[in-house]
Parts: sequence; C-alpha cells; structure tokens
Amino acid sequence: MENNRIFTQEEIYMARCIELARKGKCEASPNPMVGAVIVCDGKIIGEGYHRICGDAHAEVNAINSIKDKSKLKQSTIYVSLEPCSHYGKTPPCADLIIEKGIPKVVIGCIDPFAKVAGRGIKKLQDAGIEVTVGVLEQECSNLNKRFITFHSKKRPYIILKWAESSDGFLDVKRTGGHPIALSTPMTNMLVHKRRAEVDAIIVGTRTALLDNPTLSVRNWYGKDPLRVVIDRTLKIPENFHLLDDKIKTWIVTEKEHINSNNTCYKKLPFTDDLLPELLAELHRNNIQSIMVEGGSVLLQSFIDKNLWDEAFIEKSAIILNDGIKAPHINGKRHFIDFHFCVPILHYYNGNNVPAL
Ligand code: AOF
Ligand code: ZN
Repeated sequence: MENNRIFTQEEIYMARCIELARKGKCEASPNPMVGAVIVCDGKIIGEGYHRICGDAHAEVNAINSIKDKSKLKQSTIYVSLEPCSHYGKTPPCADLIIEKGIPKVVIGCIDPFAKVAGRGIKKLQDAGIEVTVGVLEQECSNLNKRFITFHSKKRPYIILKWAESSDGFLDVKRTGGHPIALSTPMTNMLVHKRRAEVDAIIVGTRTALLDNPTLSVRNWYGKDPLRVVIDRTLKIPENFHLLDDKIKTWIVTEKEHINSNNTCYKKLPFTDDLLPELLAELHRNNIQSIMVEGGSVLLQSFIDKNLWDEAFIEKSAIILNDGIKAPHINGKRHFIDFHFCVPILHYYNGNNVPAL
C-alpha cells in the first residue's frame, strides 16, 4: 500500500474486517481467517469473525451480534472473503445474507476454494443484492496467503528456511559429527515457532543422515508438523529420530516398504518432476503449508523450480571460510528483520508480500 494514501470509507470498514479476521489466527486454520462488519446509516452496528474451524463463519457471527435484526434490511455487510455458497461444516453464508434481506455486500477478495470460487457472489447477485468485490483486495488475500495458495495453485504454501554464515556457507564440509551451530538459542526458538505454524517440514537425505534431526516442536508451544524426508534408496538407519514412529512422517522413496503406525512410505518417481509430484501428494493430503529446512541441494531445487513463496534466512556473524555453499536466491529481498539482534533476511516470491 502506498504511503500518503487517502483511505475510502469502504476501505476503512474492510481494514476493520481484516483486523477482526486476525483474531482467528490460532484456531481458524485450515479454514481461512475472515472478518465481517455490518454498517447501517454510517455506523458499525455488528461485527464478527471466524473463530474456530468448524464453527460459525464471520458473517453469521456478525449477524448474530445485532439485536435489532430489522436494521439488516438497510445495512451493508463488509466481509474480507467472498461469502460461501456451499454446505460444508456450516450452511452457506450467502443464503443467510439473502434470507436476512441485507441489500448490499462489499467483499475483499474471492474465495478460491473450488466449492465457492465466485458462486457466493453469483448467488448474491442473482438474489438482487448489490455486490462490490475487491476492496483492499491485496491485503485481504495476503491475510490468507497460505489458504489461497493452497486452493489456487493446488500446492502447499512453501517457506524456505536456512541459517548461513556471514560468508554464505550453511555448514563446514563434513562426513560426521555435529553441524556448526549458526543459530543462537533464541533464533532457534523462533524456528520452533515457525515449525508449529506449518503443516509439514521437509528435509533432504544428506541432512537427515548427517544431522539425525528430530524435526519436532520442542522450544515453542504447538503441534508437531508432518515430517517429510526424501530418501530415494532408503539409506536412513532405523535407529534415527526420523524413523522413531513417534510423529507422523513420510519417507519419499522409489522403493517399496511397509508402512508402520506413523511412518508412511510414499513411492514417487525420482524424475525431474519429483517436487511437483510430492507437492501434489501433499495437497491431496490437505497439507496447506510446508517449510523446507535443508539441505542446500533440496532448497536450491525448490528455488530453481520457482516452487517457493517465502524464505527467511538467518544471517550469522560467524565466518566459515569454506564449507557447504548456501542456496542462491535472486534479488527478491523485501526486508531485513532483526530477531534478538540477529538479522533475518526475508524474501517473498511473486505477488506475495507481508500481510498488513
Ligand atoms: C465464509 N465466511 O468466515 C469463512 C469461510 O466447512 P465450513 O462450513 O467451515 O466451510 C469452510 C470453507 O468456507 C472454507 O474452505 C472457505 O472456502 C469458506 N470459509 N467463508 O463465508 C467465513 N471462514
Ligand atoms: Zn460462510
């Protein structure tokens, strides 16, 4: 959004919808965050947001917040995402808006979910309701960039993450022993927070073999994401953490192997299409977001195939002089964030920009 911009009244109401939507940050997922505001005679008379996945949608909560329902017949409802038109866990919001006789609907962005995708708007228009679409559109879609990427690109939202030395290495060259600790204990906590915010973490074979990672969420509150490891020829020893069967894990391989309780062997073709195939499989399994944690080869493959949405790179002050070269990401840095005095370079791909 440009500086010195004058906001219209509609945009101000939509900004309030976004603000309300954010309150659903923790529990709305995998549903989108949605906020709604009802305005009558220039005053906000009702508000609501989608609190918990499976519970009432934003429009329902906004309508329910109003005592005198007769006012709805002279009101405008603002909603950050197109009202739904389908029976999911709850009935269609478009039907409710029609039933309540609300004459005007202002929408932030279209819902890319296949069962809605414009049908909500059509339903409202067919019922004679005045509909405006696209107020603070970019901001409304950024708010749900994971949900929107998942439904429109038919793949999870992809976050790349690594820490590199000040001279651009991920680690020293080694055949065993521990990785060089480039992260600080505090930035490491941040990594665990980010893990808790995604549905899956992916690592390559070399990282799995050399680091024997657990890939669990330990230094932050939250659920463990699905662990995904690329292991073409099943090289990872059975006593490694990734095969402990304690957390849901996918082993991506070209070999046949029997699954156990939490460990699922996904046989995929190891061709140039491995990553798109894997992403499609993750999509089929409702994985909305993933974080690629290494190593360098895997990260670089995601970058080279332009299969990424966001990257954050912890820039350590340590100098390694030599070692495993960090992946190369080109000219799309949006900002440098400092966490506990450590610079984190933040990149966004394409149209993805930070949400409001
Ligand atoms: C809205 N308002 O507040 C939300 C919407 O299973 P359900 O019934 O909860 O429906 C989930 C879908 O509804 C979700 O995938 C998205 O397309 C839409 N979410 N729609 O009108 C809301 N959260
Ligand atoms: Zn709805």
